[in-house]
Amino acid sequence: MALLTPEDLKNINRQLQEADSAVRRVTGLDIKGVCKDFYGTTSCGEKIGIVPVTSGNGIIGNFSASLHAITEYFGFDSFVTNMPDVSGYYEAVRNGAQIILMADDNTFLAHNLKNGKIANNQPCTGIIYAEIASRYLKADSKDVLAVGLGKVGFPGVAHFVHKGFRVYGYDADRALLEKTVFSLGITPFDPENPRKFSIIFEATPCADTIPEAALSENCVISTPGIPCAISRELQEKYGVELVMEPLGIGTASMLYSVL
Ligand code: NAD
Ligand code: 2YG
Ligand code: MG
Repeated sequence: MALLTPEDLKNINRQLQEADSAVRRVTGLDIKGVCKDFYGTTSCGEKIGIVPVTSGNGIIGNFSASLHAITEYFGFDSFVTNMPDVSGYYEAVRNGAQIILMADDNTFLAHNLKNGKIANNQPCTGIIYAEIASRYLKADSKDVLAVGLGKVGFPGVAHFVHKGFRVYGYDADRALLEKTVFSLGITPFDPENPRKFSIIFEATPCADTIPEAALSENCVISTPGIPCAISRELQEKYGVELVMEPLGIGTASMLYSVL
């Protein structure tokens, strides 16, 4: 399990602004616009309680503070509880939170206490990064390369398939690749025999996972995976439009899905 580090979350406001600009260039809408359009929901400044959680590897420096900055950036009214865990949950509800955000090492959830809707970060992240890539205004076809078919990647790939895209999938785990080919009807991608794509989706915890031969000029790489799937050198060489941000896009997807 790859956990976020305080370093990943440095300058979260700047990272969000840059991601918003990239999403606008790719889709014509900003992050909020894509979420509203995709989920068919709008926010009315709902109050969000962010509860730090100490279990497992414990509190991640900058995590709750970043969620506070992110939720305010998207126009919600949020606060971080003083107490963690069960006491923090109690504090959040007593202070009027309509939506609870909290994460342990395995699950990062958003729970809307008013309508009962609940969201998990992994599928919400995969789906929104896939949705953004699927809207690429300059895409030359409906072919997608998807690298990483795990807890974030699989729901993203399922979303592309649902939208009628032809997905070429790859995962270092051979058995998982075969299972996904079978369950979603995608085509296995052979890194030894690559071809070019204008839409690439990546969700692995590794760097440099996209072979250079798969990059077409001005392709979009939509990737929640940390660290980055592509070197800055290749990004510049191919004019890659990179959508990558460590926490905010996935969190926006969770929140709009529970409104
Ligand atoms: P996971 O372990 O469930 O899946 C990762 C998959 O990548 C695995 O199936 C693994 O076999 C595969 N993989 C690893 N190295 C590979 C390589 N070189 N080539 C091809 N496949 C490779 O992990 P996950 O929960 O799906 O998370 C994936 C990444 O997304 C992690 O880095 C995680 O931290 C990140 N993440 C980011 C956000 C965000 O908002 N940006 C949100 C959630 C998760
Ligand atoms: O409250 C805290 O500070 C901690 N208990 C948070 C733990 C979050 C662990 N999860 C991760 O690091 C991520 N893999 C999931 C977060 C989504 C965005 N990358
Ligand atoms: Mg994100």
